[in-house]
Parts: sequence; structure tokens; C-alpha cells
Amino acid sequence: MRRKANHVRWLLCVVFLLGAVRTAAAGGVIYVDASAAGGNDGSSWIDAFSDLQDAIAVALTGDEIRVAQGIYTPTQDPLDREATFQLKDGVSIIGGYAGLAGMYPDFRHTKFFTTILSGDIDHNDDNVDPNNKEGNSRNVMMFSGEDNVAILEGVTIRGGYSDGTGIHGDSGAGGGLYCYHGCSPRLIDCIFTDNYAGGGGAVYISASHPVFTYCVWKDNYAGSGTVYIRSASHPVFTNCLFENNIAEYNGGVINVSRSAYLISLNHCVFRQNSAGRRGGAISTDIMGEVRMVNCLFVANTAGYSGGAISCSGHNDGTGRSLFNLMNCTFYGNTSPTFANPPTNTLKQPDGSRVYWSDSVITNCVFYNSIAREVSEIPFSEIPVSFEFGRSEPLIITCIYEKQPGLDGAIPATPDPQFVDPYGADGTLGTDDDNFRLAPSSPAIDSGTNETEPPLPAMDLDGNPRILNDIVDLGAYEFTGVNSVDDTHHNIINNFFERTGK
Ligand SMILES: [Ca+2]
Ligand SMILES: [Ca+2]
Ligand SMILES: [Ca+2]
Repeated sequence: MRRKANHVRWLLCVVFLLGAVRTAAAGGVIYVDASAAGGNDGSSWIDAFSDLQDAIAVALTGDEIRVAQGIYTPTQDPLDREATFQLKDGVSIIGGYAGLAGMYPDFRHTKFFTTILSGDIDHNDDNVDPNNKEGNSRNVMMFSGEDNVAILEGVTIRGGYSDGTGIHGDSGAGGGLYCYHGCSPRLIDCIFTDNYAGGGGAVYISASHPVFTYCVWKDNYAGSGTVYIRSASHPVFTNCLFENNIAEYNGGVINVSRSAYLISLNHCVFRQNSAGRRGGAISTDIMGEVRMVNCLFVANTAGYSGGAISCSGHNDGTGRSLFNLMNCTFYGNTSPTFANPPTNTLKQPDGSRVYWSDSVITNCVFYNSIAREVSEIPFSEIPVSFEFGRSEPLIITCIYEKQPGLDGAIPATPDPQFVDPYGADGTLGTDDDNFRLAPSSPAIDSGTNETEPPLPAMDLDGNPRILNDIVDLGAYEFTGVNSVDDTHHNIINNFFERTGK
């Protein structure tokens, strides 16, 4: 009996300890509201911190910082350009709460209650004078450290201006977010806009593996790369939108430099981005693999080559880069000028460019790409959208515009019959474009189901990737009547229609 009683006491003790551990692991909630005027200890909305930095300072692993609508800067000192929001291990920062200005402070919706992390510490940004950004934060936000597992959700990061020597030694990088030293944060439902840097106008990633889901990059500006990826990083982008970003040199959206690991882009849309030289959307210079599945590239432009993509892998004995494109749609990507051609590659301004890499392109559609001139290599089986330097890609079941043959004749290309590429507004690269397939499209049931890696479960709309037993070409699977219905759900509409949690 006594032995049984001891056993029960021991069990109760274990249960109590487990409970305490679980409570600690679950962490606490810390409230931040710019309009709070109570106790300012973060214990409730009424007593919320008014400064996000105060909340970060006291946060421990497992804590969740809830941030109300409003504008938050990394410092109150208008001259402290080095100040940054430094995310901590295991801490979540969640924006989009109504806060004290709302009837229900805990109600959350990122569309209606915008939480802005701003680099405009001198409070003079406007849409008129770009010089007003020169006094802004060099990095609005920073992640660093081994195993830095943290979450940033539902915030807008804007106004970072990384133009010179920063505290981290890499001058002019990551105006919105600087991510390095093996950090692995998850970013969900975040918007990067109006940020600038020499490398990585919005985001700089070095030796890290952040995961971006439902994020938007819009109207950022960079020397190269709205997102700059280097040094053995392997970021993942899923359901992301990249729109109207500009790079003066390479990579209007993403610039990859010697990152040996896998870079994944799934269900992403790239539209109206531009680069002054290479890769209107993406420019790579790598030894690893870039894998893109169910992505849409529309109306991106480059000055030299690769209206959509420019890929330059290195063949230095460690292995070539692999550029793996699966079920992607390219339309109206251009590289119309050729004022100052590079001298170390075969010159070829065109819709896309692959140079010195082993690429596999499967179930894709390239159409209405505009190149100023055709390839130097007359070879009718090479897509006009591409330039090939030392190697040709393996092209499997794709529709693409081919180069002229040896006789100069341009082979006919079947019209993929998209529903309405320009949409009602007559402009390419806007919300109303429709790249789903018309019922008579030759892209329907024309792909291969045998791919490496295997096909994903869903298409860009979230419909089953394989219908009628055979996968279609391009980013969208034909679903019958729904395929021509523009109100059908897709990632563009979902971005701002998603309700809060
Ligand atoms: Ca400013
Ligand atoms: Ca349109
Ligand atoms: Ca099908």
C-alpha cells in the first residue's frame, strides 16, 4: 500500500514537472501597441509596450510577441542608422492585430491592421524625394546565429536603406532583412517593400536557410538582387509574389552568388521585375541547384540577357550547377537592348539564358518571349528563350519558341492558348492576367508524369497537379470550366484575402 502511495506521489511529481516544462516551452505572450499608454510592461494590450524593441529585449525562447497595427522603427534616435530589430532564438513576432485602436484588440487580419517595421527613423520618407531615404536604417531587421529558429509573421518591412559600411562588415546589403550565420527563421505572410541595398535590396541571405511562405516583394530596388543569396544557403520560397522590383545590374528578384546548396521556389509568381544587365527575375552564378516548380514568369525584362532567368554555373571541377525547371510558365519576358554586351559569354539577349550549367526543363511553356536577335548557334531545337554557352539543357515535353534552323527558317510554335494573358486591363503582368489553359490548348495532357523530383501534389491554383491521368504543361492544370474562371482561387487572390488567425 505504502509502496503504491509513493508511486502515486512520484507520478504526481512527474506530472507537475512536465506541466511546468510545458508551460515554459509554450512561452508567454508579450503585447506591443504603438498607441499604448498604460503600464508599458507588455503584460496585456492595455499595458502593452509601445516600442517593439522593449518587447524583444525581454522575450525568451518560446515567447510570442503580438504587435498591433502601427509603425515601428528600430530606434527613436533619428541618427542611429545601425539600430536594427534583432530577432531572437525561438521567439515569434506576429503582426496584424487590431490592438487598442480596434473594438477587439485580439482580432487579427493583416489586410486591415497593418503592422509596419520601418527604417524611416528620421521620419521624412515620401514618394517625392528619394534622398529622404539616405538617413534610414541600414537593416530594418536582422537574423543571426546557429540554429536560430524563429518566426516573423504578418508584418510589412519597408524603408531599409543599406548604402554603406554597416556593423556587420558587408556594406550595403539587406536593407529590409539581413540573415546570416546559419539562421533558419520562418517568415510567413510578410511584405517587403521600398527597401534598397547594393546587394539584396530587401533581403540578404548568407550561409542560412530561411523559409518564406506567402510573402510579397514589391517595389524594392538594388544594385543586384532584391533577394541576394550566397555562401551555402538553401532558402525555400513557397507561394510568394515578386512584383515590380528593380536591380541596376543582375537579378531583378533573386541574385545567387556561389551558393552550393539547393534553392527552392515553389508556386511563385514573378512579374514586371527588371535588371539592367542579366536576369530580369533571377540571375545565378552557382555550383548547386536551383529548383523551380509551378512558377509563373510574366513581363520581366533584362538589359543584356535573360529577360526572365540568367544562369551561369561554374565548371571548376566540383560539379556544374543544375537548373531544374518543372511546370513553369513563361510569357512576355524580354531583353530588348544590347548596348554593351558582355565579352566572356556568347552574346544572346533573350527571354532566358542558361550558360555552363546542366539544366533540366520539364513540362514548361515558354511563349511570347522577345529577343532582340536570334542565337549565334542556328539550331532549331534550342528555345529562343534561352542562350546556351557550353551545354544544352535537357528539355522534356515543353512548348517553346525555337531558334531558326540552318536554312534560316523559324519552326512553327504551337500556341499554348492561355485563357487571357493580358486580362481586361490590356496590360501584361497585372492581377487580371489569366495563364490557365483554354479547353483546346495543346498543353493539356501533354506533359510527363515521370519527373525528378516527383511532381508536386498541387498546381499554382492549389488544384490537383495531375488531372485526366496526365499532367498538363505550365503552372496550371486544366480543370474544365474552372480553368477559365478568373474568380477561381489562386495565390494572387489569396494573398490579401486570407483571414487572420
Ligand atoms: Ca527617411
Ligand atoms: Ca492584365
Ligand atoms: Ca491533365
